[in-house]
Amino acid sequence: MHAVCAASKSTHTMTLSTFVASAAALTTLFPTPTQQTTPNEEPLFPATMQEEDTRLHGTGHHHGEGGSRPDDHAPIGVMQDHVHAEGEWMVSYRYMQMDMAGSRDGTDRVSDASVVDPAGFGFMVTPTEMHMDMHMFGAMYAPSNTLTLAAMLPYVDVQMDHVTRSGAQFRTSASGVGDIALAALLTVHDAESSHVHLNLGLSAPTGSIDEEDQTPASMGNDVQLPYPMQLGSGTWDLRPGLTWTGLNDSWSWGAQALGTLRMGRNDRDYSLGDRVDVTAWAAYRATERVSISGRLALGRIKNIDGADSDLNPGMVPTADPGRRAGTRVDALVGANALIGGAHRLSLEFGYPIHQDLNGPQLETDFVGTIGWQFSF
Ligand SMILES: [Cu+2]
Repeated sequence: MHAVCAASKSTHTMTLSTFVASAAALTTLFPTPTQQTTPNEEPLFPATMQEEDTRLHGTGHHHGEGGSRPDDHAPIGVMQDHVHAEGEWMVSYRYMQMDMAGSRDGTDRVSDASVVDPAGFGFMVTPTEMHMDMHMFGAMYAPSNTLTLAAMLPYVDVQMDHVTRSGAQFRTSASGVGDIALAALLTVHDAESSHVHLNLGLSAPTGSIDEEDQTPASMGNDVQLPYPMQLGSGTWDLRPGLTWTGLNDSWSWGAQALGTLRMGRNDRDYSLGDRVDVTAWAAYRATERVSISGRLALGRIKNIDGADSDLNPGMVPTADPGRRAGTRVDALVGANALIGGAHRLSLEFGYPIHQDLNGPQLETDFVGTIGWQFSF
């Protein structure tokens, strides 16, 4: 156990302010070429750079004379949302954050005390909070105008705070490389104002499922951590999907459905639940360079098949393969900004508006993503 945690009550506003502070820090990390080379020119994004935009960044939409728009790409929380023109590369970095606090059973909140009460759910330990940071490195390349290849490497850092039936508090943590995602995005419809592509994705079991840490019951030994503290699925996962986008002069919109299908069992004889993610968004081009967006995201995951025999499902809800399923709907707002011709800085954050969990299970309170994308 790393630390007996002081009861840190992260509120929405606190989380949001730290998130926005990180966003501001990221902006200073990537100063615009305009700022560096022409400090005296007043407009940050002079109109004369538009021609250069078109040359530097042929967009996936191929909409001709328009050049790049900030909303050519979906809100940054959406992956594999766009394709590229033949020969074009893109590299990207995303910082994603998720905060969970308090438990829920179905759509009802349940107290931590009731989870460990022998007359309640009867567990020995309950998680009280979880915080996840993820650094996602991505690359895209288009060998042709109808095929874009994408690869994503996540680095995951998770911390979970707990309280035991006797009132002792402890924290476990794990960090490392997660599951590498590969995808082929195949355009099946491309018109002036609408675009559809298939997402043919595969997730490789590069993330550890053997993460260990100490608990009050482990007598100073490292022991296997429960399912949500593991960094990968341990299985090869198919990620099929369909993405549709459209746009007019001031607006753009889109929808995406993605499935995650686990193939077989992992080395620890379980497979995470299959999941489906559906999202829809709309973005308004507030200026030539900045768009703002609204989005709804629905995620639905099943329970775990099989079980890790090193985990005792009666000890803590997170070790119970039958308490992982759930449905969540998030409402998110975001912004994309074009910087220079080829850089994009984006931010998106949101809150769940509906959660229905096979509980007791930690509820999600906040999700946020900050991203940088560079095409060349
Ligand atoms: Cu891209």
